Amino acid sequence: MSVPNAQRQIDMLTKMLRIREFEERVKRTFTDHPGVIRGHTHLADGAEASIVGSLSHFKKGDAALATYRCHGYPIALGTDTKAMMAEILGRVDGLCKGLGGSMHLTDVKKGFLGTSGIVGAGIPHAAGAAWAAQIRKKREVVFCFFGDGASKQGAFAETLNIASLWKLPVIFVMENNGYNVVTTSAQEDANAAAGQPLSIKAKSFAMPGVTVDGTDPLAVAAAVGKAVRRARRGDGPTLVESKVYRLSAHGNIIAPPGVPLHYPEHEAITVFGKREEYEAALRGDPVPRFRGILVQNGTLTAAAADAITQKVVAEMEAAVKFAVASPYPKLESALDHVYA
Ligand SMILES: Cc1ncc(C[n+]2csc(CCOP(=O)(O)OP(=O)(O)O)c2C)c(N)n1
Ligand SMILES: [Mg+2]
Repeated sequence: MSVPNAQRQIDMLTKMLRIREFEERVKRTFTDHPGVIRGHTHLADGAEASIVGSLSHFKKGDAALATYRCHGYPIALGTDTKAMMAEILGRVDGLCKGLGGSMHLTDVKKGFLGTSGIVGAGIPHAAGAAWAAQIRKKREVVFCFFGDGASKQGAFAETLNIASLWKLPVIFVMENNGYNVVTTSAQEDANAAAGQPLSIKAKSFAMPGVTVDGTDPLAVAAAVGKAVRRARRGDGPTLVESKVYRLSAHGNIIAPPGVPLHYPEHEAITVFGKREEYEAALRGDPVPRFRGILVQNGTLTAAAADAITQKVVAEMEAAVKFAVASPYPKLESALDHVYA
């Protein structure tokens, strides 16, 4: 395993910070300015290391697909954060002209093929994109991100089966944050996911399966790197279970009329009362932890890390300003991109 050099590690930290600060502003806009963001948003706080470590292997021509918890991936791929924020606010300068919103971010030029609110929907789409890549014979691969809950869907089993049989170049990255809204994936839970660790499901489809600490970007990069090399060689898919945290609620809550909209704390507190679990997750927060490691081992100074953070904050403040100033799309444009 080759460890990314110092500059690449700093780039990884920068991307993790960009994801965190972008989403922090989504959260604040939602809570402090009710009505400015319509519909749901789902944050990836706690999964930044998994996103950035996985996509550190992304090359031009590759593709990625994800779920509704989708702000981090395009940021890691270099999508313009102004267009992303405008999309989330439903404005005409958004990535999808304001018609998609938070759950439907798409940037085909950057290889981010799309997202969906339907749990598991991206998994077969990824196989289709990988089949196209196989036909093109350019050693391109597809990164397919989904949750632990999605692994309970039929589409997961069907896709892993065909992907293995056809040796499709897919890296299935299951981001296991332990929750499916409020249901858990722990074995002792009545609504559990059978078979632990969840990566053992790979065995029945005759592909490698590995579980990795998804809060460590270097560990994720090492595991996904191996899977990417296998896929580029033409040897087929791998299932990587990346264990992450969900540091805020499943999504925002649309409150009844008259009640302020809010982002509740983690449901583990509000629903299950597992405050200890939440506090442990906060102690393992991948963003400050990776920053701390890089400063401690001398990869960058604390002052340099602060300077990166300030630059990132300025970028994200500018993204909000841009989005707020952008107009809403015209009503007549609502059906412009509907093909059925
Ligand atoms: C097909 C389908 N079934 C149910 C839902 C309702 N739903 C939305 S998110 C979710 C939980 C998904 O959990 P997981 O796959 O672990 O993703 P996470 O939200 O934890 O990232 C469910 C059941 C849905 N959107 N689509
Ligand atoms: Mg989950």
